[in-house]
Amino acid sequence: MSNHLYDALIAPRALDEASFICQAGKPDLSFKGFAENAARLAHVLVKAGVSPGDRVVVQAPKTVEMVALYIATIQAGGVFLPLNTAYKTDEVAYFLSDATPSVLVCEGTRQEELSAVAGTAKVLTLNADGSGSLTQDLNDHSSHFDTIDRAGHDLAALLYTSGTTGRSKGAMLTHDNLLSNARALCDLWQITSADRLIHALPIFHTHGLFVALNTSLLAGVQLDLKTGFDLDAIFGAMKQATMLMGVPTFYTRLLGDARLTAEATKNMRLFISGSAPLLAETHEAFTARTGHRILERYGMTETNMITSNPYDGKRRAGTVGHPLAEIEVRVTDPETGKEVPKGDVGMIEVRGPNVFQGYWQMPEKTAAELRDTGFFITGDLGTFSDDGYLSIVGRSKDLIITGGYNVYPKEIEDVLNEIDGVLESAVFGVPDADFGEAIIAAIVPNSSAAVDTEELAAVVAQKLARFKHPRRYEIMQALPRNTMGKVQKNLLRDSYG
Ligand code: MLC
Ligand code: AMP
Repeated sequence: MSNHLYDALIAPRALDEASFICQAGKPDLSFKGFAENAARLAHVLVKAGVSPGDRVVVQAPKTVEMVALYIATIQAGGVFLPLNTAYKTDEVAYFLSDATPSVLVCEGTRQEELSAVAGTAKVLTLNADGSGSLTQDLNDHSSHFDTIDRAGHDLAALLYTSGTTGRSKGAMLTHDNLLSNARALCDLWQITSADRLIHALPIFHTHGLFVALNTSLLAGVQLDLKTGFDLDAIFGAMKQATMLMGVPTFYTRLLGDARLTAEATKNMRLFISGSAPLLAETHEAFTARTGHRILERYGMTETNMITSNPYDGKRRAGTVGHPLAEIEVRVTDPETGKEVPKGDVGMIEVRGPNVFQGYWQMPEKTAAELRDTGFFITGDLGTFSDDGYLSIVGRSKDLIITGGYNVYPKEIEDVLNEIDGVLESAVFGVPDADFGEAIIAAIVPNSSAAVDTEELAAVVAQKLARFKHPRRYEIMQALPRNTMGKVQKNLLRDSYG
């Protein structure tokens, strides 16, 4: 009887009375109390109809209860499928129809609109204060749950990642994908039960969910759960904490605050950055102000973490370090798939126990990105230095990363092109001091029509999450194209950046 992930993350601590997780406005929980609540939630899930292998979709505020729901899903043999809370009903409807979950957990205020698109899924609610139909009868359930058997190759999570075609793809992640990565990170970053992590990232993406939570559970780290990135809360928390994991926006915002000093960060052991490029100047400025070298690492939804700068060795600004233990990274010629010499730029490919099993019900897309040899084609362009540090120098995929969120222009262009009066559009990213990249939409109107950008924004606001909204619309007579007819977004970026 075994459950690969649960047995490693929770079982060893199920009787541990040490403090595990705290969130403002709620009592602190020990590992034992947390494990008991997860077990109770596992009973709730089974009662709601979750069988082994079933998807549990969660679009709910970040709470201790949601963290326990992740573990409960694993314990009940389910597949956890978290969604960005910013997604509108149209966006959620797609995920529900594609993943056909047996349970959907959402905030009470959205129950009615989401029930209408939930199909056969049972809808339960979970609110920011932890209340809702998911938790209301929690204490009626036993604090013991007979953990469902799951092997390393069984699915633990389905995380959607947008694609260049505009349709999101569900990355199938197994128990072993998640556990092997958490183990590699704990070893490399020397994470132990003496650590306390400031957890200010969302828990619906790889970074806040797997990198932060799985390593914390595995090593017995105390979690200081913050609902979002708030400078006052971060500076307050740093007095007791030892680690922060963040996207580059966290670090530029910290640098913009006069309270960031060596004194304010003296209890901290490790600042980690990832999900988007950290500018070398941010890295250096952070060291100058605090004495700390930010540790930058590189990962993806499909692969968890791939490379990391060293803990003990040189953390080199502008690079993402070396491959993690047991992970192979190669840089190849995108045309031939052959490895290029060190120093040359090519496609980053990765193979190892971290690499996902493919895209949910999309065998063709899986075959296009996952080679028979097991190498996954990341779509990122990179180069290795002579001493083995990887630098990411660009992307072959048409992707914008804004504040650590991935936005595929195609999805926004599809919405814009449907609007009356729009002949065509091109969405692109330009440098932005806060979010790294900001979204701009170039619009070519129908010859007969005048386009009102406020109307465009209103349509987009109805259909797409706020972080995908263009911050500016540029009206033009024609899009710049090359001789093949392909839109030259680099020219748009140069003109409007
Ligand atoms: C918020 N807004 C954003 C945005 N976040 N717009 C663009 N990009 C974003 N990332 C909108 C808000 O809705 C608001 O709209 C306005 O911008 C100002 O918001 P804010 O209050 O300043 O933002 P805040 O809530 O503080 O959020 C910023 C942030 C957050 C950076 C803290 O976006 C965040 O936590 N990002 C982390 C994303 C993440 O976890 N990525 C990991 C992916 S996993 P209005 O209406 O006020 O104009 C992955 C793999 C790997 O990539 O390697 O890790
Ligand atoms: P996601 O699909 O949300 O998991 O995002 C993964 C993408 O984020 C990668 O393919 C990279 O393009 C980008 N990314 C992650 N970490 C870094 C990093 N440290 N530097 C540059 N880009 C990164």
